[in-house]
Amino acid sequence: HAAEAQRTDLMTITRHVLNEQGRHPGSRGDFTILLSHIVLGCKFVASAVSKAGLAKLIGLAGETNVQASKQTNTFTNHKLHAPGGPMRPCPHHDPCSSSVTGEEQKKLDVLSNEVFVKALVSSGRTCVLVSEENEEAIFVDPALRGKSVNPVTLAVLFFSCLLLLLLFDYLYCVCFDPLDGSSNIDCGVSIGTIFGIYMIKDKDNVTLEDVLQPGTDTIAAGYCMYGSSCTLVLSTGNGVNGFTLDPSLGEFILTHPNIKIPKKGKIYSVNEGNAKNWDGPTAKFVEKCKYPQDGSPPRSLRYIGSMVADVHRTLLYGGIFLYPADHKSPNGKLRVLYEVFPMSFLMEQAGGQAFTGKQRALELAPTKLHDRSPVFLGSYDDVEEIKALYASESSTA
Ligand code: P6P
Repeated sequence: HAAEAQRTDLMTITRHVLNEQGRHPGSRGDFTILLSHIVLGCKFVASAVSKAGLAKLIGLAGETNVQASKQTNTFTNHKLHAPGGPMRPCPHHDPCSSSVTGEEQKKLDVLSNEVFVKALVSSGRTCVLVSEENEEAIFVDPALRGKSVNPVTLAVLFFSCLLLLLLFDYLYCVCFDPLDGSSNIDCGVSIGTIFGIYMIKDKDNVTLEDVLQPGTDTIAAGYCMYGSSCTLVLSTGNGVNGFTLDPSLGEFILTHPNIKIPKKGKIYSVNEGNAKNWDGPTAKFVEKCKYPQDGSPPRSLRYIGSMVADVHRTLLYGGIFLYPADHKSPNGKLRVLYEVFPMSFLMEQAGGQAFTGKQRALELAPTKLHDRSPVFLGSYDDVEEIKALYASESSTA
């Protein structure tokens, strides 16, 4: 009976989040509305990825990347306009498709980015978006935002009639990589969407400062992995839960409740091809993994080269994922706002931790939209080991 009851008592991601949000006295469903639009984007991309090879969506879109230059524009009625007039045309006719990563674009990247930008704008719950595919932040036109009041009006409303509080919406900033690991698209290796969500402080005066917040201000983060199955892993600050897309229902069903990462792992995950450029502590840590001095068995190396897949395995099996700085890239490769912060938030929520080589990853203070940072994340004890190696290096320096 229990199995039958569970089979018919479907815990979808929307129901799960409504339950969680219900525990917040002030919540009015805004976050649930925002999340439902993110979920819609994930379902669309999952469908497109599964057909990519057939639909000839793979292969280069023939576009070369656009290096990050200006930092702001406004997204209104699905047109991108810089403050003060139409933005200078991106190198592509499609304004949702400029890339900053220095990599050739693939059609699926372009499509995924456009789907997420439009889904997030149409949620009516976002003020500003940061995408790995857009060189500038996208400021949603005020007309497309939810109902909002400025703090003074809010104070008046608050004291005049508590009920009126229900008339305005919380608004959010979403930082996302619509299709991370895209270099793996053509060979069918798992890829994914990564997102982090912040609350907007002053809805009527949204600036880049609302975006350049430390990771400790994250209110929710997650990723959707498009692999043998489509798995969405999410935390809203009360632990981590995993949902698997049931294509027959078109619903994400709770399959991994309350994920906790093993305290210590047997796997390390790093691109050893960069070994000649590593700094001392990273080199020493990897050496320890391969040639343990304490008689323990060597650890296994698993590296997929798609952050979502490597992090998902680390979360479920334990171990440590490393993308260190090296002499070529002093800040490493991964982007703070839409790779390092969301994955670090999830790791901490699952009982693990995330470190940059200098500090707790979530305490980084980004200064530019596409800032990079080294990152070591995973099982608590494994990250402690590398923290000790960096600490001893700095104490002897
Ligand atoms: P490398 C994919 O391009 C990505 O941004 C992450 O998904 C992945 O972890 C990393 O780069 C892989 O980089 O230098 O090892 O190929």
